[in-house]
Amino acid sequence: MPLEIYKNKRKFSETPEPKGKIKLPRTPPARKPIFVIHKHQASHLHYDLRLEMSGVLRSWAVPKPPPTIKSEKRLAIHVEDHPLEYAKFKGTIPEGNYGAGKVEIWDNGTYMLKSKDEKKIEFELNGKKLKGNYVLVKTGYVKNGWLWMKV
Ligand SMILES: [Mn+2]
Repeated sequence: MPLEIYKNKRKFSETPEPKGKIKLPRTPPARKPIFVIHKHQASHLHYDLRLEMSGVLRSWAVPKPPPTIKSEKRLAIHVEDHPLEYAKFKGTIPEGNYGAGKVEIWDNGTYMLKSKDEKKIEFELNGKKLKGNYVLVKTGYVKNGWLWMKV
C-alpha cells in the first residue's frame, strides 16, 4: 500500500512532516520526474535519496555522503515510500518521533530514468550538486541493501 508504512511510522500531531496523499496519478506527469536528497541529522547522520516514481518518492537511506566520483560505492538502504510533498520538506522532527532530528535539502532537481527492474535502476541526475549518470544495484549482503554509484 503506497504511503501506509510512512503514515504508520509517524504521529502527525507532533511531526511537521507532510501527511501525504494516497491518490496516485493515473497518467505519468508531462513534466520531468524530480529527485531530492535530504541531509538528515537523526541519531546517525545520513542522506536520504528520493526519486519520484508512480506518484511517490521512492527512498533510500545512505549512511555516507552521496557519491560524486565514479569509484565511490555507497550502501543505500531501501526505506518506505514518502509522499511527493516530502520533496519540499525541511525542518526538525521533534524528539521522541520517528527520525527525530534536523532535515535539510542537500540537493534536488529533475532526473531521467534510463532503465529500471527489480534489481537495477539507471538514471541521470540533473541537480545542483549531483549531475550525470547514476545506478542503484540491489545487493544480497544487507537486508533492503542497494549500492549507489556514479557511472
Ligand atoms: Mn532519514
